[in-house]
Amino acid sequence: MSHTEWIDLRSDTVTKPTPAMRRAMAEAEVGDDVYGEDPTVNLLERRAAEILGKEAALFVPTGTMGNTIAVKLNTRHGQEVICEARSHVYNYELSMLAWFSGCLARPVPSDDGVLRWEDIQKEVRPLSPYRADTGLIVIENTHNMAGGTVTPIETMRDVCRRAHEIGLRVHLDGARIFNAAVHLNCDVRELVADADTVMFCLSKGLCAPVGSLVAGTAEAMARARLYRKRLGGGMRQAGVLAAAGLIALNEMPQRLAEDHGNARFLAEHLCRIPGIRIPHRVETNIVIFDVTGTGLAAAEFSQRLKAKGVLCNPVDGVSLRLLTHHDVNRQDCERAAEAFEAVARRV
Ligand code: TLP
Repeated sequence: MSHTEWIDLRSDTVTKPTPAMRRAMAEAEVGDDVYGEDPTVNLLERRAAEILGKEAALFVPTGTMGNTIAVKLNTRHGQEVICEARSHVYNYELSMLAWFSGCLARPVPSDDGVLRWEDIQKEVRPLSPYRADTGLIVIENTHNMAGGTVTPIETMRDVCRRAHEIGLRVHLDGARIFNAAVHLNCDVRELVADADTVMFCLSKGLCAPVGSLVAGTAEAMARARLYRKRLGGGMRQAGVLAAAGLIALNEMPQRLAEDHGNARFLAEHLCRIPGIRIPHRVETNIVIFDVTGTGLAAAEFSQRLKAKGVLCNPVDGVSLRLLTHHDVNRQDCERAAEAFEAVARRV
């Protein structure tokens, strides 16, 4: 089976640039962005800041670099960073909290990926002769490994207000913040308003080939530019990427509801298959499902799906994660649903 025939549910990062993006990339006006002279990058940064309601934004190659820069901006060496126990900054960024910012993660478990002030408060530390102080709280919205769950606006506001009252900063890992805004049917601005810094990705459900943005105050973004250069992220004629990013930002959030509908369709199907369990609310484009009851390990389940043309990765010994996106339509989801059923029933 050739790769193009596969139904790829491993991530929304697998989305390819749309034909309109390809055209915009070919025609992009460019300049040297390290000199601040790439007009397309400058436009993308202004547009992102405007959409988020922040003073300024900075184009970075990846979400990991965006989070890394934001943590550095908001902390001092030797501080602790409170984050959800399954969060991306803690588990999937190669210890960059420690490596680049010299901070220790203070992971806080939650049932649904939503960190509430009651959970956070218990872990906030003032500096003492034995204990490092807390510098930053990271909220992940949507929460990837909790199954794309959404932190509501009120929770976000409450966490930010109480954190600010005691001098703590809040960074929002909003890799999929537009999915959260679509689910809540709100303006993304409201959702990020109180966060000190925000990172979001263009290269996931929004289909751009590369790129993320970090946003915050103009002063913070001026410092962020230096950290980006230190990390090797000073790109030159990056306007070819930003051109695709502008289309991602302006046109793609509107279609995310379709991905959410497809995820719900798959989740409803999975729930009816004996031996499969979905341990979380399905609110956006991510479904994590437990296959323990089928008697198959997650890796084996994934291999058998692959043999049927469906790509879906295990997240641990017993669960797999699927993501819906622009490059899988309802018909693909129907075929995937049949494959899940056949694998679970071992036919
Ligand atoms: N997530 C990827 C993998 O790294 C797991 C995926 O396939 O979902 N924050 C969140 C919440 C993310 O989900 C990701 C990527 C990132 C940050 C990092 O973005 P990149 O991959 O651009 O460094």
